[in-house]
Amino acid sequence: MKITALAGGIGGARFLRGLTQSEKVTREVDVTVIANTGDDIWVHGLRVCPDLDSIMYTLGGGISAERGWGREGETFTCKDELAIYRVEPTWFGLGDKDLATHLIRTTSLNAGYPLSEVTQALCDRWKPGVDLIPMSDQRCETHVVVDHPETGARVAMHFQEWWIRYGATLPAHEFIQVGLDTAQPAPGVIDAINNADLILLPPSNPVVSIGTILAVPGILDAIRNASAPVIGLSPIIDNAPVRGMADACLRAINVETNAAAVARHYGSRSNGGILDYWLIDQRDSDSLGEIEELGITARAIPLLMTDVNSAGAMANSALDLVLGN
Ligand code: FO1
Repeated sequence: MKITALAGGIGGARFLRGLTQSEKVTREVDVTVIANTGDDIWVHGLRVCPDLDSIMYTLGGGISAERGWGREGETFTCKDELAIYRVEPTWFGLGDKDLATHLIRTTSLNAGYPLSEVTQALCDRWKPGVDLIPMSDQRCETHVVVDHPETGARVAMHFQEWWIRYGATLPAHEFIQVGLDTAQPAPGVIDAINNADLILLPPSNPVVSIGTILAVPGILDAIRNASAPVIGLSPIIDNAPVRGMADACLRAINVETNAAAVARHYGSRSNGGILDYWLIDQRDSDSLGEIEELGITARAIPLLMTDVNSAGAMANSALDLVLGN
């Protein structure tokens, strides 16, 4: 069964690990992951691709279980040395092991290789067990329009500074993907959507992860017109994000932080949106009727991913719902 998933960082990666590595998934699945690259950033002259790396490390067995980003058993000696030199950004957690990935990626990009080929080469080592493709080979960095905390002036800052340095506490007026208008889907992205038996939206950030992928010219239309059913899993449980700060992102686009509002935001495929199915947590089961009224088939299941097997059980529920068994 060919599954194509649109995924962001930590939540998406953990769900995909359940889909591909849990003994609770009782089907052969061939997964292509279209990953968000809006979080990507140049740091100390190196190109860092947080969502590609979170997925690659999580599925490849190298992820820091505690953080959900960067490597297990990481040290930050280089970061500390840079801080002694008083070189910014001191707020960015550049790990020593992680550094090797950024060095190879940057050298390869500078040699002219596209990000999609560089990602394939990195995956030769990590063997994530999925075909990992960036949403685009062109730069589409998410920047956030805020009122500067000191001057009060309206400024745009890189998503990572807003997310890490300010903990998404500065009210975001707008998200802008720099470079989006000239970006194209990376090679293989549209084919992966057209050839899928199932299209999955894991519980990633609906605004800055899934939303950014959908904003790449051509991807939203491909999904709307795909023959495969589209099923999403709510990243919001009991009116709060499972992790991360998706609520700060949803607020910025005037979408309420609840499972039904996110479904409405994605829209049902029967009237111009992208969802055929929406899985919510049992704590939100009182909104099943509201979601069904949108023209989206909804089910309430346990959505908290405590380990690989619970993520696997979620994945199985998603497959059962779509396959009707
Ligand atoms: N997230 C943090 O909260 N603090 C960090 O210092 C940090 C560093 C970092 C370095 C490499 C990387 O691949 C991811 C990193 N992240 C960090 C996560 C990153 O901000 C992600 O983009 C978000 O978690 C959203 O996916």
